[in-house]
Amino acid sequence: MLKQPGNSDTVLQATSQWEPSPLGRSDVKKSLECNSLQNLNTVPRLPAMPSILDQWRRPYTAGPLTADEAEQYWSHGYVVKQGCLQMQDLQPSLEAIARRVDDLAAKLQAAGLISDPCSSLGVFQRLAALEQQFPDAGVLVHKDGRLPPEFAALWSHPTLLAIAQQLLGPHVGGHPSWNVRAKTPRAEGGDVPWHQDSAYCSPDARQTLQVTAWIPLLDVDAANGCMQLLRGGHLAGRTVAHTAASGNTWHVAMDEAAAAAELGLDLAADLVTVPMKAGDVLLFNNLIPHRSLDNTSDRIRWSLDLRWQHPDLPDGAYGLKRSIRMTDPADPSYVIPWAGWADVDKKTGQQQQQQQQQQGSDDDLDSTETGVAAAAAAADVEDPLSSVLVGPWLDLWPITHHNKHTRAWLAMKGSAAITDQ
Ligand SMILES: O=C(O)CCC(=O)C(=O)O
Repeated sequence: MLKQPGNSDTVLQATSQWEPSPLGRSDVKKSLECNSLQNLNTVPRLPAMPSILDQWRRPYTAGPLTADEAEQYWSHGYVVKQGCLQMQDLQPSLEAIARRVDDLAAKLQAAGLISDPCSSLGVFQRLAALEQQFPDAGVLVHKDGRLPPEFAALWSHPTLLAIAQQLLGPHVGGHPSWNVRAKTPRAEGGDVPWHQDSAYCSPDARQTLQVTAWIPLLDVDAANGCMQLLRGGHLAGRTVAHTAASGNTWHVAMDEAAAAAELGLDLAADLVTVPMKAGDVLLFNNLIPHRSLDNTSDRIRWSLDLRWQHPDLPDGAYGLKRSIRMTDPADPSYVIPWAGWADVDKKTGQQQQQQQQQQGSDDDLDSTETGVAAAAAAADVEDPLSSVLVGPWLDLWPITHHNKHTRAWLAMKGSAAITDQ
């Protein structure tokens, strides 16, 4: 029952209310008074019917998002909910991050990979200092697939879950792809190029609405790695061509000019930069192209990206790890069963695969992906400080640039020798 009424005309009307400000700080009234003509000119060109919005859009229900904010989410593909969270909501996650960095420093020191654990430095400095000694320290923080209770609490924060229900309906699942990201000053490891999140998922999930909550743990702007998006890039309902892998990372990337043309966007008008205050939450969908800017400041840009979708729809996670049900409208006293889920590695499904093998079941798992993911899991067990990060998304797109991640992936697949480019 996810299909909701909607058509391109309603999109055009609704979109025209919005100020074309790239800042996510739009004052709707001012927009209506001053900018209505300009807005019409900057609204992304609409695709031929049927639009993805026909499947995704839900009638407005009361909740933390105002009707205008919900409308912006549908028509622009993103919205910033300002002042959504308090510092006391974010602080536990910063403490969990500090613990994770502390744990990593101890392991790196024990392995002789660093000499100074930089214990006196705070959470916005310490990882960068560790990277001076071991450049992949940030990758290891990102790669750690265990979900600490503090992140789980933020993900299921009542305000955020209420927003998720406004956008997805009463049934909300937590998508296995969640991330903690350290964008350390001027380090390449945190680079995230232009992409659509759908490009990481198996193609069966490309029409499933996935709502990302991007949560910075400090104020962010163009100088310290805030987000950029191509407004309206979801309206065509398409995942454009990507290539792997970007720079020295495991990321897939798209060419923004080619993608803008294919999605019917005007790069100059539709590229939006999104500075945010700590406590603001950026909500976007899985078809909207986005990236983050470089961090040229002297502090680490910590953020979390947490995703929800309808728990029963395809999630594109290759069967490696299933979504976790976060709400059950039939059971008001429903408790999210984090135990047993939080420790399963989202990239390799390590624990889940072991359980399934013990139960003699290969339910949902494609044998090739299972085999390679199992090889990746085994490699990680053998070398817990390995900064190689691989996953099935590397099979979806042409590998046009090789690095240690692509080489490891292809080696795990038993491929022939790869030459560096
Ligand atoms: O945090 C970033 O730098 C990029 C985030 C991102 O690409 C995402 O949440 O999908």
